[in-house]
Amino acid sequence: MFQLYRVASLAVLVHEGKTYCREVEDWDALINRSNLYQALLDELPDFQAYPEQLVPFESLQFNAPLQSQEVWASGVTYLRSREARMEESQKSGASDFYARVYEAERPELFFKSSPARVVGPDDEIRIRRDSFWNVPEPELTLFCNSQGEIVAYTVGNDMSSRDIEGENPLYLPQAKTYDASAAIGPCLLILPEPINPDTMIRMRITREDAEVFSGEISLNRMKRKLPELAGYLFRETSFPSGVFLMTGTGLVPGDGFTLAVGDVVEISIENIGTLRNVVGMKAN
Ligand code: DO4
Ligand code: MG
Repeated sequence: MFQLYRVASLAVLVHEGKTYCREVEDWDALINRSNLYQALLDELPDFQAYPEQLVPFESLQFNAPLQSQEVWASGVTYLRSREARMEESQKSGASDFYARVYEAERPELFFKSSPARVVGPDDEIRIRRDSFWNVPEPELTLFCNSQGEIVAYTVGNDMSSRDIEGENPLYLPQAKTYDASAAIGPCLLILPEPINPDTMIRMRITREDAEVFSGEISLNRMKRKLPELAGYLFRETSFPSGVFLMTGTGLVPGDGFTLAVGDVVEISIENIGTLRNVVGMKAN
């Protein structure tokens, strides 16, 4: 397996317990390749040993592992998400839409973010000023190359306003897409085979150092298959530099929970690591 980190113009690669690095002019060209695992294996001699004595790996500030890719997202792929959406939309009468999309052949896919609105590890992630019920959504996130092949995985946070979406499903773009509403990182996990379906996703939220939510779920609880989601996304839409696709949340805090400014959200996926962000709000 490879873990590929982006640190400004540097690509930092971890493979079989060793760390390597290389200057990269074009991140898109580095990651948007067929059989990325084999390509990196072939190019390993072009990387140099990472100078750990000069800059300890732990001190690195990682960027989101994207350049010009859009981020898309899937919805209602786990039973828990179906339940939560049905609860929040009860008053609007839209509950049935969520029940139907969970069972339907066509999945829910939506545009989440242009690259400029995406934040990376340790950056501020935002809640909306005009919303009173906000949650993070911890999601395995696929990187698909321009051919539609899933070539890497990362951790994603699909920040969401539950009151805005719950009021009317037509408000979904406002509930989901605003500045700093998406985070991805800390690295791309690149494997020679598909990710293990028993992989766990964990989320922990702390407020003034006290834990206010923690939960975990296995990937195999997802109703859809990962290639099915990618396949629908690529049906009629092309992505010349590839695309990131969040695969839906299986963890939703109880209805009484809303994020507050200063909360710390940590989402961990085995072999990828932890995506940590502090919650903020746009200045008035
Ligand atoms: O239906 C709205 C979006 C649901 C979602 O983002 C999720 O299930 O993760
Ligand atoms: Mg989501």
